[in-house]
Amino acid sequence: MIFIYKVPQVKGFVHKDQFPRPNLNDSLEGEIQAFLTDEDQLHTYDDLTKVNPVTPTTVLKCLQARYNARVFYTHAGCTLVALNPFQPIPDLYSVDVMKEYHCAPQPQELKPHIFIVAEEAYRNVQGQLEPVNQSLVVSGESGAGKTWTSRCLMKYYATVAASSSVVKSQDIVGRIERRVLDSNPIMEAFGNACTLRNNNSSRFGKYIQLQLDRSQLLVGASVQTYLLEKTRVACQPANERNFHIYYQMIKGATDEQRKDWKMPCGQHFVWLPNAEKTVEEDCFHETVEAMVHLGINAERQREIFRILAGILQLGNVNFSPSTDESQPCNLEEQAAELFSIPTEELQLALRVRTLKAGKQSVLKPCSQTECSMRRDCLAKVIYAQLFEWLVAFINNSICADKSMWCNFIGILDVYGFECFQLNNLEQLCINYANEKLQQHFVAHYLRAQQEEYVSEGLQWSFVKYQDNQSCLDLIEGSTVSVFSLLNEESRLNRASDCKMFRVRLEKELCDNVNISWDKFSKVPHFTVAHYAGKVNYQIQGMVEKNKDPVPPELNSLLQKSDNSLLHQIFTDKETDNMTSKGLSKVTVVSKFKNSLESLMKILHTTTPHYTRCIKPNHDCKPLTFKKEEVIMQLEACGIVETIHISAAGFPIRIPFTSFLQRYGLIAKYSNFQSESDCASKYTLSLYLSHCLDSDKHNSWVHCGRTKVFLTQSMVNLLEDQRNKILSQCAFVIQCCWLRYQ
Ligand code: AOV
Ligand code: MG
Repeated sequence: MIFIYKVPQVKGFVHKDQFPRPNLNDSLEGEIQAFLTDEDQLHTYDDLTKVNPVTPTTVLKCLQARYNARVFYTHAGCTLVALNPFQPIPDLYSVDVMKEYHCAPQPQELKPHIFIVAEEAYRNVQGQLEPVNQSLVVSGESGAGKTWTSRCLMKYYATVAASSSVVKSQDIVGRIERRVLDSNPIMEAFGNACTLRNNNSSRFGKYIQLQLDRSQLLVGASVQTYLLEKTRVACQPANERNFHIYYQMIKGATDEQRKDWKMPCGQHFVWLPNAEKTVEEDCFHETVEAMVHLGINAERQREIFRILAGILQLGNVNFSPSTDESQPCNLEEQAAELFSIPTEELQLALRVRTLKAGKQSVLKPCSQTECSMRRDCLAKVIYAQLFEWLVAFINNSICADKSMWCNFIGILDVYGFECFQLNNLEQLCINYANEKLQQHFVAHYLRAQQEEYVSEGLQWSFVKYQDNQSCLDLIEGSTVSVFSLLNEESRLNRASDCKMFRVRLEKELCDNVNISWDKFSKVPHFTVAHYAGKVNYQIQGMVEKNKDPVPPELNSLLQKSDNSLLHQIFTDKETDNMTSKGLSKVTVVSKFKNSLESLMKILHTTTPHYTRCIKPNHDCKPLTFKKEEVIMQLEACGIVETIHISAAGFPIRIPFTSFLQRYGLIAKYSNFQSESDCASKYTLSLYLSHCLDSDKHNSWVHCGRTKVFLTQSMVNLLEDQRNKILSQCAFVIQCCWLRYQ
């Protein structure tokens, strides 16, 4: 944690000595009261940096007033706060609105909207100074609106950067932007599910890069996905559902398809709980249509649906306590038929383990529990491989050749922070991903912004903020951490691994303040103090999930399938394992950590834009604002600190030389003669004092050692002046040319 003292709201740059001191006494209370009594005006604050004073209470009141006035977006300095209305808002996202934001000379002057963020990133790609890739990082807890927001962003770019509109192509299916958008319903059908927190909860993380050509047109995209929660296919938490695609299938299939998939009406499937619940996402037709657009032909679709149906049949298979008594059942026959594999071999693979002793193989019957585990494992590995194949297929269909694009805008939508009564390895990974994103924000914005002021010689008082580095060290640290202990136990492969894991956690992490234990609890667990709250993780089953073993018999069985898709994905899997020998021993958390680290590397090379989605109530009720729930989210993500830093600082920093390159013409036009082109602090100061109204603009701009620090208003002013000059010059050139003619 870093703490010097909080900086109350200050506009523009002020020297350290001029900062008002922390004021948590009566007079601040008085100010808050004065601010809050102006109730009628609260909803008009479109940027929270204008709220005065900035406190959790005032920020909350302001957001509540805006929510009640049906205003869902508010700037908070460098971030945008998006409140979830939990009901469709007519015309808020129409093509006309997109065009309005896209064509506005200064979109920031329009009402706060996700399209401002979209447009800013779009203009930044081209770069006032040089082209830079952009990342739109959308965060918030489960059900806050990340996926919705990501879809809006994609639709925005598919509209304003549509390449095919120029050609006026009638072939809508062939259009790249259509295909990019169509990737959403497919991935959501296979990767989202109805949970207690969100009817359309993403059970995987996604980073989509929209590829733009030199003319800023959308020419393709590529998707990277992160750790699908595959356990859901064989085990659905109480009152939750399996992945949407299954419910879409049983609700949307024709009689003929049902027959082909061996899913007669009214048949009960153990792995399809809560099928009676209707959610908006149960739209089979839309998924199939998207598959067609992306080039998945009817034969491939049939293979996909038969594989999915085979998994459902597996879920109904039970094993008797004694292996000798277990009779091959009709359900296994159906599953084998759907997977196009020999029934006897499926039965054997589920019931018998092959132990290798030198060159000899010994067959050992499995216990009832082992058989069930093998069955679940088969379902999970097939589903996960199918999902991976789909993502690869989508990428093939939408990714442009590298020679066609030069920059990208990345949109990050990962699963939101989760805290259930019982949490397991899945939640640990999800919450770890959210910690990583929060760290990126803290490092990029809260820490880096302030450190730059100091290194550039600007006087600055640090704003207190919550640094989550210690929690990340606890989870992923390379010496002793939850992940390192989990991996060690997984590697040792001991019979009592959970017990040992627990003992070692308690012994080796006993001094860490971010982890605690309830020694008297019936369910062994540990508690992690995340930035967004405390979460209890159940120890039972964690090591096994981390090992994620797949019996080799299952792999070789699936390679024998006559279903060409199943055959292909398991043969490719084998080849992958062969080429990366030894990697098959890599645990779930190591793989996840590596994939997140690659993501962080990409994020660090781009200019980030943060959108914080807020869930106004946990019951997902339309237009209901629960103060206690909102304030916890605001505090967790450090909104108040962000506002303090933004309000007191200069969000835009431009190196001297680049600054003169772009705005030097304003000075030349106003007869300012710099003695040399050398971009020194001295020439810059002269330049600024010459072309700005010093009384009015002093607080909008400041010269550091190597950069000019500016507020957004200052940039707007400079851009206006530049544009005026350029159009005057164009006019003069035109007149000269006409005269010459
Ligand atoms: P999430 O992505 O943040 O949760 P979603 O984007 O799925 O949350 O949003 C949850 C639900 O809120 C959506 O299904 C919509 O019904 C509603 N919603 C969100 N944003 C809006 C909006 N701007 N206008 C209208 N309705 C909205 V999770 O994926 O669970 O972390 O893992
Ligand atoms: Mg989501």
